Amino acid sequence: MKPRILLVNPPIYDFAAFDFWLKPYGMLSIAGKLRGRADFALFDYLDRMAPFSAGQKPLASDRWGRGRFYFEKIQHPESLASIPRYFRRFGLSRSMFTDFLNKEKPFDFAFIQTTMTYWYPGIREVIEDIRRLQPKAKIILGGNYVTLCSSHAKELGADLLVIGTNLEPLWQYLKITPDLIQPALWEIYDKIKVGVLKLGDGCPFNCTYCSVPKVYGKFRPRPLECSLAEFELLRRLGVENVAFYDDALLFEPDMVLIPFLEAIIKRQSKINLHSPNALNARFVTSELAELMVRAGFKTFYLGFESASSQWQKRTGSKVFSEELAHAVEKLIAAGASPENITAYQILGHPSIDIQELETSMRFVHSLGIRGMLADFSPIPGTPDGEYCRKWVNLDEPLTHNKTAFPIVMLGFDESNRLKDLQRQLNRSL
Ligand code: B12
Ligand code: SF4
Repeated sequence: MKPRILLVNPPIYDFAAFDFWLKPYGMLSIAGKLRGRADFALFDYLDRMAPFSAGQKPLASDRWGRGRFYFEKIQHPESLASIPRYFRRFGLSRSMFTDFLNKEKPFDFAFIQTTMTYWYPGIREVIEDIRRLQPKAKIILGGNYVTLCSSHAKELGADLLVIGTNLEPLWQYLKITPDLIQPALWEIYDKIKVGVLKLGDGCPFNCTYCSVPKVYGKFRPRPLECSLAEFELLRRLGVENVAFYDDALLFEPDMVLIPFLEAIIKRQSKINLHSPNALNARFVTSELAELMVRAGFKTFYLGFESASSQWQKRTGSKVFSEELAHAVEKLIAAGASPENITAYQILGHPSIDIQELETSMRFVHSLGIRGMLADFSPIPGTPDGEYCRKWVNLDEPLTHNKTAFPIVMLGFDESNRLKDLQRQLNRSL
């Protein structure tokens, strides 16, 4: 008999959360490799296509498939009590999950997706419910929180933690031989409009605020035929928007992105493509920009962080100001709409003294594109994160919260002033 595996994407406990093409891609990828070798059921608290109550319409989405989640206001956890913003629980209700667990036959295993380190309260809630109502299920956690905060995650009482990207311990625990070339298990959704792809792992840079170099190491492309097969699956399922979760989507484009885009252009795909996880402006050439637009890229998010050359050099030199300006010119010349090009800039980074954030925001504005302040989250194990132990206790992952940390660093008023300024600049484009 095939084992029965429950897949859970937990609710989010945070000040803010928005469905910016969020999918539990790590967990779905693992489940895909077990396709046909196990029976699956999914409970995705963050599936906005799932009705919150019988007969209710799904939540509205914007033209690119993004939108808000259901939420309820809740009490602040103690370590975030001083942050003057509402604290909330986002996603489907707890009773929907408990009803679901009661109805289902026993599961052998339960996989739980972990994402931001500071979202662990949602995982704790899911574990409690599974233990109570499906006591036979062996609980397996994997993903970013488990990888970056392993000791903390051990305390939640799961049966197995899959730390980092080595999946051997998982296959041994399940006693199943995986089929590694299978795409993610997207067909588990009854209805799906947004999908995710990742064409490669790792990144060639070493930014001091980022965990990717340590966790993933050198850049490695994924096999092109697997990415294309996954794209086809998403197309068959009626997906309209695909977001890339790559950390270095534009790196070594001759081997990775260019052949992928050429292949989907040949297939006359109508799917809109998006890059929420920041493109590196340095690698945007005229040819690449033109190909991306032709293949269906609609939104372009560029990682910029600061226009201060001192700050850029101190944090790893991933991109310089003139490179951003050139990339924007090329994207616009290729047909991208300026209102769909956004440059991210870090808010609340500990080297704020040299970041010249306001000047940077005005520089981005002068290019005729939108700016977005990306609140800084201090990540344990990274140089900049470790430096923040001066201000917060990093061993409590709630203190990594991206809304909270800039307020701790800059104060509530200054943080709001900069956010208001960003809104004003964007409005005046
Ligand atoms: C895509 C992405 C996003 C997406 C959304 C992702 C999502 N679903 O929520 C967007 C662009 C919205 C985003 C936003 C942000 N992000 Co982000 N993001 C990522 C990224 C690139 C991938 C995360 C992911 O989905 N991984 C899952 C899949 C794709 O990973 P995988 O390698 O295939 O997984 C392997 C293993 O981990 C394992 N596995 C993974 N999941 C599971 C599950 C199970 C059950 C099992 C068994 C195994 C398993 O198996 C896989 C096979 O090898 C990571 C960096 C990275 N490369 O991991 C940063 C990362 C998670 N983000 C980070 C940050 C800082 C942010 C922001 C704070 C940035 C900002 N200031 O705006 C925001 C926060 C958003 C919020 N609301 O709080 C940090 C983490 C911060 C933290 N404290 O946790 C990371 C690690 C990047 C970094 N700088 O180091 N992000
Ligand atoms: S370029 Fe992006 S993914 Fe790579 S190390 Fe820097 S921030 Fe991380």
